[in-house]
Amino acid sequence: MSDTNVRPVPGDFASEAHIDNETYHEMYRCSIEEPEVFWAEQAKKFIDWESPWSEINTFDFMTGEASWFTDGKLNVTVNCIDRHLATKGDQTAIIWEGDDPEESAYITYNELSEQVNKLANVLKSRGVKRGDRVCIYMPMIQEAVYAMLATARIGAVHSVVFGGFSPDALKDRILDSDCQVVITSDEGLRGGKKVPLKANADAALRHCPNVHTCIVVERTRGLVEWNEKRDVWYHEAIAEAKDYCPPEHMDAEDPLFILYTSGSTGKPKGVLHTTAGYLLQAAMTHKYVFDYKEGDVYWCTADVGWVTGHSYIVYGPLCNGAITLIFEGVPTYPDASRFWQVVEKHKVNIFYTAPTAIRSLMGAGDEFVTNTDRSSLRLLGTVGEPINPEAWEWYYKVVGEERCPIVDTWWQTETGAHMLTPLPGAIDMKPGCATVPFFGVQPVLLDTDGKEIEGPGEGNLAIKASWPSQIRGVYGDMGRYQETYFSAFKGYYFTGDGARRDEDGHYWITGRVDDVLNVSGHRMGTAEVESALVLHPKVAEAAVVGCPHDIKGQGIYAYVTLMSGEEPSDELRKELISICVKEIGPIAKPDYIHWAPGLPKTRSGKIMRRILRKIAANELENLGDTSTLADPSVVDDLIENRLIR
Ligand code: 6R9
Repeated sequence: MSDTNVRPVPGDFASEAHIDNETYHEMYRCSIEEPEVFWAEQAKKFIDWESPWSEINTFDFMTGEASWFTDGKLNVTVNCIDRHLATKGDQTAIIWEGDDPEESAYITYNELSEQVNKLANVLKSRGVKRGDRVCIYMPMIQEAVYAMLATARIGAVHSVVFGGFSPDALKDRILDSDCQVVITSDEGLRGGKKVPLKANADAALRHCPNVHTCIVVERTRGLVEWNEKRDVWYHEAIAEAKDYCPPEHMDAEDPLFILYTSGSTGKPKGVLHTTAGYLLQAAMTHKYVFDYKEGDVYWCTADVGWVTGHSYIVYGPLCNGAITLIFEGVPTYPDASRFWQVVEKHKVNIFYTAPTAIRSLMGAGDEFVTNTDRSSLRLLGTVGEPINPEAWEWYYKVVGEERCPIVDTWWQTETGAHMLTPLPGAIDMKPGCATVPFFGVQPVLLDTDGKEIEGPGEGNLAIKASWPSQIRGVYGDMGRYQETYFSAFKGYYFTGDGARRDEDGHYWITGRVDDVLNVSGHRMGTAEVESALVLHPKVAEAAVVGCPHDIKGQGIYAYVTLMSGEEPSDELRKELISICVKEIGPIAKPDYIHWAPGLPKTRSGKIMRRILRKIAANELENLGDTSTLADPSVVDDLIENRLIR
């Protein structure tokens, strides 16, 4: 299995990069063999501490417990703001690019400081204390960043909920972590369309009696309902607030944020991240993986509602004193040229996006790209799902003009920061390959018995030892934490992904091996969509699997069995789609609804998803063993009526 398609790091790039091949190997060796030395050095280099740690790291992967920089004291916002003010007060911290191409704003570090301090004081005045949870449900505007940092400044814990989630999904997340304050905006604006955030929040808050304060940013001035007791206009509250709020002294292991993500079972889990280790790995990877240099304009197109937005729009770049661009809109509005117009307008040097966006823009035609000036670009990145070689080639040739290395970064909400990725000056690229581990990361491939696979091979991707930005728990449910991540393979963190290791020792992610879908880079549990579908009174049973989709990577294919006497109809199909939108959000719309008279089950009643996945993918040659099925004839029927051919 030799991989001939190796792309050397473009020459000019390698000679000026922070880390070349030899340095990578030496630093990686040190990070594994002398972790005390390695991490002490990096922690001093990247972070300002109020008082030092007593121990670098302890962990136990039988239980998942981990502690980094134990007893160290720091505040994340001092690192992301205060310490830059003396030298960079007037430098831009955030470039905001509005949905409307005519709208943009430049926020300096001084302005960022003022806004964050004022909002921190507002939160305090509403009774928010260290350790309290604050829910942030915002569009992509600078106030979303202020809200995260203001929460961190006073030692509270933010839980950002993606603005595309429905009121029900928002309500579940608010209740699960008992947030008592919500920060939102009147409406969001995406692709020229309004998103009714405040109305959604109102609907959610009807079921959240503990929420005493809802701070509302004025974005569109759309009409909103107002609850005098609970609702506060952001601009009015800020106007009266003092512009300095002393940072809370946080312990390295105090929680920084909760971020909900989907797993293979049940409701989304509140992934808990703590302070120092998270910040360090976010900042280090931002510098080394993107080869960030002082003054670079850096743009990550993610939404702050996802972990990519947390680590690579907010914490990593701001900790490094970078210029970080946040974009309110969508890649195709006003037209498919928008990303590249923004690159040209703001002279973006580093650009980080998802394969799904690349594929959809690729489909629109090259002129949308080539009509723009992208000469400022130096490096491209991708994240969220495996990138197919065609999309990689297009990104490399058409967008980056074969001048910019591409970093294919594999990581997860739970890992907090990059785990597998080429360092651009050090590791030659292979289209579709996440290549090598970042410093301190020890990946292994395990066979089904949990034995480590040596050399080239394919297996379950697991991690052998703790890394600084490791998940520290599932909020409020440590049992679920251990069960999900540390029980499948004793003594390892299990990622839920499969991977292949080639002859160079490089890792190729093959996708999830559990019941988690990756739709346009968004994680979704099949169980979540199924629970939504069965809420409909006419539905007896539903089984959801992923199917191939040209743009989204994976589409949602739902097999639905109706109650006896009920008939399929277009009307019912629409009702089922809207139930998914209501329960989860527009990202959960099934692409296919297959009316299934029955589902293939084992005699013990377990749905054979393997078969359903194959039928949905139209891969019929190899259905595997069907002899354990209670009624093998259901399979023939499903095949005959399959929706993808
Ligand atoms: C950061 C993020 C995590 C899952 C992960 C994997 C997939 C992410 C990838 C990738 C192949 C890459 N994934 N990056 N697969 N190559 N470069 O996306 O976090 O939303 O938690 O998703 O996404 O399957 O397990 P999250």
